[in-house]
Amino acid sequence: SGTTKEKVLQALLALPQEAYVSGEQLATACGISRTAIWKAIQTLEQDGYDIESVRKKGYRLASSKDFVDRAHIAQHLQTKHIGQVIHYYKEVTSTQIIASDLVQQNAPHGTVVIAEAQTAGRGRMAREWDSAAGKGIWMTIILRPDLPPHQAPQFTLVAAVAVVNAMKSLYPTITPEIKWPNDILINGKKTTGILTEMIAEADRVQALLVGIGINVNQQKEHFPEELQSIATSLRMEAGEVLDRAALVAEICRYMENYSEQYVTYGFSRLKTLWEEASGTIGKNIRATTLREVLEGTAVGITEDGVLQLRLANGDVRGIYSADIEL
Ligand code: BT5
Repeated sequence: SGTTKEKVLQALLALPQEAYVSGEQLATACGISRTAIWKAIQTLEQDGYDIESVRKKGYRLASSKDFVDRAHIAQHLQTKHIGQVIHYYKEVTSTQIIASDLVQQNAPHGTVVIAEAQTAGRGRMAREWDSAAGKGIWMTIILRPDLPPHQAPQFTLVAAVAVVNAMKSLYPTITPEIKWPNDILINGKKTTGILTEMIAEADRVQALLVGIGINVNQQKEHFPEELQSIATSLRMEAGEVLDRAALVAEICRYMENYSEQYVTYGFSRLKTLWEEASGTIGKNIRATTLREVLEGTAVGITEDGVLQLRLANGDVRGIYSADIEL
């Protein structure tokens, strides 16, 4: 059962480096049979935990440097809610799909779904999201804010500021910038995409699925050819391999802070932070909406998160949803 699995995992996480725990010790500690322990170990392996089992010694979590599983993230985590529950997988279709199932099973506020690889990672409007195995952060944060549905889309902006500032705090040499509404670019190339989806009741948000995809440790050849000229990774920009688990924890920390501010005070508090993190404001852009193509200067963002575009004739238009080119 879930609780046996949790107990076994806790016991494995609590082990000192290089130490093993035997099946018998686990059985005694958890108050269950050896068979139940063995089954729990198998379930954990299916969940993506890398468990070493050595004859006569017992079990331990394999100590690999580069996984984004709970054990690695927990080492860095400083939050109350976001990331306190983590569902980790080696491979999923899309963390958005897993997260939406977990919402139906009452997953608590702050639950993180994260995978080493996605076979059907998605962007907006059913576009594909390339999710190379073991190279990026492919995660969905489940939030349950008490808000009306119309305030949900702004979480994309909240998440974008959180990701930019988490990146800057850990890696001061890189220069990530938000491209409205949901991209983060470094030197003009896309390193991150954000997809916020909502599960709503009549007039309240039931849950938000904030999907965050970050290229971390890819090199150019890890991207499919059509992305090589438009995508980049933090490693390509920073010149070194980075610790994905540490970045996940830092994003959780910023996300917890900013989403609480947003729920309590609205977007006005975060507007300045957003504008500071943005590479869009002040630029000439072309915005392609579902209805038309507009060109002008991005002059700011409203309290509701609507991009303000000044056209050649001086009119200022609010852009609610569009793809933009700088
Ligand atoms: C996005 O869509 O940028 C949102 C991407 C969200 C991905 C996360 S990963 C965790 C969670 N689970 C999911 O299944 N999704 C979320 P959009 O603005 O529509 O941009 C999609 C476009 O970005 C594609 O059409 C490509 O041109 C480009 N693209 C695809 N994969 C990329 C990558 N790894 N890096 C940079 N650009 C990429």
